Amino acid sequence: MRIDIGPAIMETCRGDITKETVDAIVNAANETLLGGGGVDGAIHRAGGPAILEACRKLGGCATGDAKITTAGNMPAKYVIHTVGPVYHGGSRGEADQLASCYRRSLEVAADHGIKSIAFPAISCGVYGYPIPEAARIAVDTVHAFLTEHGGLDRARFVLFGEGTFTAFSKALQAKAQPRTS
Ligand code: AR6
Repeated sequence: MRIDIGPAIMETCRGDITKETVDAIVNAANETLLGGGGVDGAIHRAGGPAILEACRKLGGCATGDAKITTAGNMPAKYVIHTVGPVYHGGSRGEADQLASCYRRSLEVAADHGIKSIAFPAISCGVYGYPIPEAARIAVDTVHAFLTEHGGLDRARFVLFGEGTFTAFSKALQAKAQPRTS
């Protein structure tokens, strides 16, 4: 699924984010920034020790914030590490924190002149966020940012599983302008 937002493209695809040839890939990390399982583990394995070395100097990252490092041996230039909320039922500000992850990642990207960025489904693994709701928040937040700010050419959601791919594609489809001709 792919839509145009002015000169920029927003899209979904299935795959392994560590193989993406974009300027920056986003990591669904934890507050220590010292590695973990899921996409975080895959990124540290594929990028090599330079990422952990850079992360150690950052002093962690608050939930909803984002920090940038090298991508080490991966094809991308940078990793933007963000920390999604653990889902506790939805009444502890999880939606705002999840939206903040996408927004802060895009702000950090824009500050570094990044033109293309790939996101995983933040909080949709061990952090337990309900996938359709997380997909809507992700798509709405990225769509709003690309609509309001120039600079980025491409924002892509790289989804590992069928469930996240379907939900994110559906949320993106809902943003597509109806054709008039
Ligand atoms: N490429 C793209 N997506 C992936 C990949 C990959 N290589 N590997 C997994 N996913 P999770 P969270 C998907 O659990 O819920 C870590 O231990 C996965 O299928 O990685 O934000 C951190 O250190 C799921 O849809 O992140 C934190 O402690 C999505 O990525 C904690 O997990 C996110 O799943 C963060 O939990």
